Amino acid sequence: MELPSRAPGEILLPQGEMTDIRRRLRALAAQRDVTSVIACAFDHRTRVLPFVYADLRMVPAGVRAIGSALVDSGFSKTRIVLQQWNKNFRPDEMRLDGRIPDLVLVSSMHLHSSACDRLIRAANQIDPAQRPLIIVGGPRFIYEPWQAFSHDPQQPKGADAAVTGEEYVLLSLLEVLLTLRARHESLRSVFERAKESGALDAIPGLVYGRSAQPEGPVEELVDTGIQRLLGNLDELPHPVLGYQLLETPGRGTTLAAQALPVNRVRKHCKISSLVLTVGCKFRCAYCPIPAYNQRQYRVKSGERVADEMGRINATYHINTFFGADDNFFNDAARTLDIAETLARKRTARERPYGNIRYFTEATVHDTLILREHLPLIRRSGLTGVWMGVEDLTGSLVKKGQNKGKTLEAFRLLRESGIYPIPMMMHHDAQPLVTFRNNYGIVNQLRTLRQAGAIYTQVLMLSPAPGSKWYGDTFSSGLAFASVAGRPIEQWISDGNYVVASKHPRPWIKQLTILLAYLFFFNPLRLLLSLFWSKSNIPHADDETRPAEETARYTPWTKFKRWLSLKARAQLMDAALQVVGMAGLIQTVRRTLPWTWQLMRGRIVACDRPPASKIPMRSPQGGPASHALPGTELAAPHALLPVVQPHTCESKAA
Ligand code: B12
Ligand code: SF4
Repeated sequence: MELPSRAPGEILLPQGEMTDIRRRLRALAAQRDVTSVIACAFDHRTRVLPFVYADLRMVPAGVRAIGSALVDSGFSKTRIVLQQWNKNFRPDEMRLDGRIPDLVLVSSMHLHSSACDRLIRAANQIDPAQRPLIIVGGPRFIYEPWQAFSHDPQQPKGADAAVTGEEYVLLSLLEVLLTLRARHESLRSVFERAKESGALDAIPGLVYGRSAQPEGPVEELVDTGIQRLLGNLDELPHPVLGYQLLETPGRGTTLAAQALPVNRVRKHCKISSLVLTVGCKFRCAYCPIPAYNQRQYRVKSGERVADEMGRINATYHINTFFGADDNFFNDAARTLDIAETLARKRTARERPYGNIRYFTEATVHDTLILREHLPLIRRSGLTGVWMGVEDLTGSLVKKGQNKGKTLEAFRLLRESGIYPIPMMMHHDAQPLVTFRNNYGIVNQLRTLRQAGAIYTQVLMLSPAPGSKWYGDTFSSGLAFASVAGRPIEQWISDGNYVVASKHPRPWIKQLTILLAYLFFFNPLRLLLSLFWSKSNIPHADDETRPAEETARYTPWTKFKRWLSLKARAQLMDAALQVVGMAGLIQTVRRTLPWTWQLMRGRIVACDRPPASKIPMRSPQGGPASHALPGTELAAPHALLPVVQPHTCESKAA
């Protein structure tokens, strides 16, 4: 059930095409005013461990990237609304620049589906004569774009199109629409014309609906295929642009006259997430990432990464970054290019680099490959690494990790001054505790804590859309359809709730996760961590302020600073215990009722994956690239005339 790849040689965009399309759009935008609102769907019921802090304090890179791309292409009348900060936002009440925007863009992960659907429905409440064009994107629609459209005749309103790819797909769509747009014509009207003429079919990465009657329910979905990928990530628009578009946090339903002032961004966004690399060489059967990336590994150069961190820090004073990497250590040479550039600037405590630190994700296997370079990587500012340990014994997942290698990687990282943070995956066969081996989840957490883990994540193995195992988890009856008469909703399909299991008593699995967290985050450990701190590692108390500033310190200021750095290094472990316990209270409050339902209620298993209820097809009438098995092929009579695809080269010409 992985996404298919494009043919070799057609996967990557031609070098320079991303830069060119931005230039072409700037010319079009200068003639045609477009206002747009980008909404990030967020369901607050999903606020549980392990991300109770990061989920609200980090502006998601996806919506920020889309905002940056629009501004960079000349569409400066754009606002980004995060439901994380603006719970009550209603698209049907919004006004931007005094009018209803031309374009509403909604981004969503699967677990935020209900919030996303509410946003789409609200946007559809706008009078049809003025209603904006509604485009959706993000992880939910990359894998299951049909979820953007309604097959329900009682509730026929959905999005106009789903983007199953990245910035370039949206920019290509806008280019076609603005080229065809007549004077004073609405974007929605030109979109309808474009789709009926087949002008959208040459843009891979789109799914749009067609219906027999205007405003009627969607009867077929046309899927233009798998997107082409941007190979050189240095061509991406600069992320610094997106932060200037944020709606000020509040309880209102509409938009403020101005975006969040630049000097208040850091108050709400403590961590900036940046795309440094994309892709991973491993092929874990439960993970959709390698197939999504069509087996490509894409990176930014060291200079570009340094420039992004530097400009974001200089503009918004954010000094903590999160690399949205799948496996930052995937390719040693590429990692070292980034690390060496940052290390050079940080070692000289050059403003603003001395103060910058970042976190990311990597594998045990690649950490060991980079063992000699870890001190350099630490000097570049890398402070913590989330590691997909999953199962210390390697019996569930094999990606080059086992107990010996994991502990070796933890030791090397900590000696270099980098915190390792294990991500664990619990599954049916794993007990809570075992006595003669290291198979139990608590045994594994104990070993990892002793090896220096300061935080952790324990998730239940659950069906991940776009992964190899996805279809089988449903057709084998592992995934639940309902529990106690309650259908499985997407907001609980995040690995924190047991929604797929063949265990005779799945509630035991749910309790095991809670007990595993309780073992890791508890008051006794908090007390012990005050004295035997796991956070006091080399470089944890390093001075990061610019040399010219510390040179002016008096002996007393110097002493106070020294004391605060020492205290921070010693107490961070305890602080993370407090964060973990606070998250655990929330997790218990949310998942304990589910444990009860699993214990008392009847569990009905699924027998097939959740395919589209609306027939799908490619523009030429063949099977759609994003259709899951079981999706009906749209009838041939509905076919549009096949249009001559326009390629990047022909457009450039
Ligand atoms: C960073 C990250 C997080 C951070 C997010 C914090 C934040 N506020 O940003 C944290 C650590 C909190 C997190 C948590 C979780 N995450 Co997470 N996370 C990621 C990660 C590694 C990077 C995301 C990112 O920033 N990518 C970079 C941006 C630029 O890419 P993007 O978001 O896909 O956006 C691009 C396109 O999708 C598209 N696009 C996006 N939106 C839109 C909208 C429109 C209109 C258009 C046209 C295009 C478009 O254009 C963008 C630019 O290229 C991804 C994996 C990955 N490599 O993407 C997983 C990922 C997003 N997470 C995932 C999951 C499952 C989770 C958790 C549920 C895990 C858990 N069980 O706890 C939680 C959910 C927490 C919550 N309550 O929301 C899944 C989502 C799967 C899905 N189909 O929905 C992903 C994809 C990993 C995976 N399994 O493949 N995560
Ligand atoms: S190592 Fe991580 S990112 Fe790579 S395929 Fe496995 S789970 Fe996915």
